[in-house]
Amino acid sequence: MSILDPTGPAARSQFWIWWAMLIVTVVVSLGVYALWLYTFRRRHQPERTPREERRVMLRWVLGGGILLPVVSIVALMIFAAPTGRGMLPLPLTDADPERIEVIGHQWWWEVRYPGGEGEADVVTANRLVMPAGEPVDFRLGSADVIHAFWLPRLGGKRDMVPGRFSTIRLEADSPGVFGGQCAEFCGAQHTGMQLHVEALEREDYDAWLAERRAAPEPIEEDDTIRAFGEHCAACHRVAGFPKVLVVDDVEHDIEGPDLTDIGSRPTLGAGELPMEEGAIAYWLQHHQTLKPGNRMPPHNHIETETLQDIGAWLETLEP
Ligand code: HEC
Ligand SMILES: [Cu+2]
Repeated sequence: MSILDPTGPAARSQFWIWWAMLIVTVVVSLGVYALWLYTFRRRHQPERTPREERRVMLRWVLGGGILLPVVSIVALMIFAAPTGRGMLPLPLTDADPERIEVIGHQWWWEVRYPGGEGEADVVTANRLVMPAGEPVDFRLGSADVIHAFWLPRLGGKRDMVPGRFSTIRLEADSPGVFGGQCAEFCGAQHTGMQLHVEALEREDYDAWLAERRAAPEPIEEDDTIRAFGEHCAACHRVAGFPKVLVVDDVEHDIEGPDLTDIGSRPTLGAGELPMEEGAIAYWLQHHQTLKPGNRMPPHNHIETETLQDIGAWLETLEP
């Protein structure tokens, strides 16, 4: 998660800006402190006329108060402008960058891979898989309040504003796993809004996406599936889930993460729990203690055994 360990072009230029700002700030502060001490040690000079006194004062005000800040800020801006430009989604001469949509929700991340003509989007949550070694355009939005998209080792960050989309271009030098975090206070579980980022070789990325683009396996109706339809499916999409089983009488302004590939995801609750056997059933019973205030209502009215069955079924959902 450290900006001091950059692993992409945008993060690298931000790293140098960080150092430049630190060095300029330290040098300017030391200069100011030195002058300040100097004024204590210097004797009053009675031989100056009021006119001379005014000139000296003006020199300090214009030089130290206006010229010096203008020069430092312009220098920093010249240094920083190419970095900002590099993160804009400008047209490239060679290929079109991959486009991935990320939407902030209280308090989780929706991640969408747009489909082509007549093709559905691939949708997942709290896990961002991207190709390494090429620029990727992240189209950012929000479903509720202002969030911010921040992948410290790749660069950023950028606000996610409800009602509009903005784009940031980032690149990972090589395959790896990185952390992401919401960087704009968005409510009680702001810190519990973590994003697991995986950069893959191009061919692994294509394979990952192709697996998810394939038509979903048919879901056989049984008690567990019916219980999911009754208690969960109004908020959670599972591709291929029989529509007739969805009981749609829960609070509806809330949307939950897409669960189509939940069994293959590394965490639950946006980084709250590692995914392992039994983790979903545990999450379903304790999510309000693990992540207090999160927008999924408690499931106390559902029998533990039913929650365990649903959890076990969800864990099998892998592409
Ligand atoms: C009112 C809407 C709503 C209902 C009903 C609901 N959920 Fe959720 N669910 C959510 C929200 C919102 C989250 C995200 C919580 C967070 O991480 O902040 C969530 C998170 C989850 C997660 C974690 C997903 C992830 O990517 O980490 C699982 C699994 C889950 N719900 C399963 C269920 C099951 C099973 C049921 C039925 C027993 C259910 N949910 C009922 C809204 C709902
Ligand atoms: Cu936040």
